[in-house]
Amino acid sequence: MSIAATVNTGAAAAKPVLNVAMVGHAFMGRAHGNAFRQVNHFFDLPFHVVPAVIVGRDPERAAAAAHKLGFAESTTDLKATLARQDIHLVDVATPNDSHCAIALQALAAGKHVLCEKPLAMTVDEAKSMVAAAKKKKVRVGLWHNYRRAPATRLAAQMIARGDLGEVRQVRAVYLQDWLADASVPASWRTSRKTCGSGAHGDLNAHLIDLTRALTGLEFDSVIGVQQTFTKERPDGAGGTAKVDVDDALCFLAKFKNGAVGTYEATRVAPGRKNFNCIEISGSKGSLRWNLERMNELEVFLFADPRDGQGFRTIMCMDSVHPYAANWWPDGHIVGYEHTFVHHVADFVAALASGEPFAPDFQDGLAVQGVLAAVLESVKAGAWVKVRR
Ligand code: SOE
Repeated sequence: MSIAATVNTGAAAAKPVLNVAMVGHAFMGRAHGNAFRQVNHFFDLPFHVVPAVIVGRDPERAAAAAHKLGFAESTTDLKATLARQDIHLVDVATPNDSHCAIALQALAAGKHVLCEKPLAMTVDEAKSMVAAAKKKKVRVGLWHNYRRAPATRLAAQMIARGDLGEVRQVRAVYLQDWLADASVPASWRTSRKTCGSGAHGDLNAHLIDLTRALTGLEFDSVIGVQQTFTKERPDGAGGTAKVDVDDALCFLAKFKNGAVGTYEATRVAPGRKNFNCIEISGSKGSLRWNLERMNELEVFLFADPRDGQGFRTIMCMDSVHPYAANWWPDGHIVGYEHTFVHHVADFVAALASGEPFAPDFQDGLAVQGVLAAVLESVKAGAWVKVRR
């Protein structure tokens, strides 16, 4: 079934469509699928985004996901989907070990590509994805969605205009506890073969990207320590499976401008559900963002009147703040899923205008370089230079 080339939005001219094939339909597939549908309702874009096809491994489960997420079709045939002229954008929402292969096939077919994080399993895979995207001159993006919370966008603006002065320290933690219980079964996220690393690639990847985006700092060298507290887990079939990735990984960073940073990712910190918390300290002030209080930004500036100094909390849901005006009247808060909608809105706008979009695969390669250097430093027990 081919999908309409345009949709009548009631405006003078029909709007061209951007037909999306999404590969994968689990947790991230649900978040992406919701964003592809919602974006048309809240953002005025040059394309009408159409959730067209879900590609899955199991026909019944893919069909059920297509129905639930509002996609027009489902299939298990990726090759045939990539051959279709009426598919414009391929979204990679699969486990880490298939990101590179799917993205390279989609790029070879001339499709625009959005890929889940981390970009790849290795720096070499990431380099091949960057090269393929450059060769095909299509648009690519990486789903580091936390860049697009209203509060993190305000944080980036404040740092860029010099409110904090020279950035000197980065303090970043991403703490979860869904693996704290040893009886939680093994999954693709606990096997090196399918995920590359544990909390490190899953959560430190977000911290590395977000702190790069907020500060513009580039990593110079790193040193890490990791631990796997639960070394085997039920395999869901009555046996057990080895856990060969980190439950927790902490690392120190030196940046090229002389700033220093501390990073911590864990999925075994009881009571921390999705505690992604970044604090940036500069020569003139500091700011702190906590995903569990997503719409708030805590700020301390020496420039504030002395008797007014102290960390103050900015509610970033007034229409003066990025994205806020697209949703509701001042102060009506948004959530985790809205960061994905913002991601699609900005990607589609950039695709139409030709303006840059970040994070792209080059940003993904930068993250991959830091992830790899940290793992090298864990093995060596020494500082390792970050190479890209
Ligand atoms: C699991 O740790 C996870 O789903 C991550 O993979 C996501 O990137 C993060 O946004 C939420 O937690």
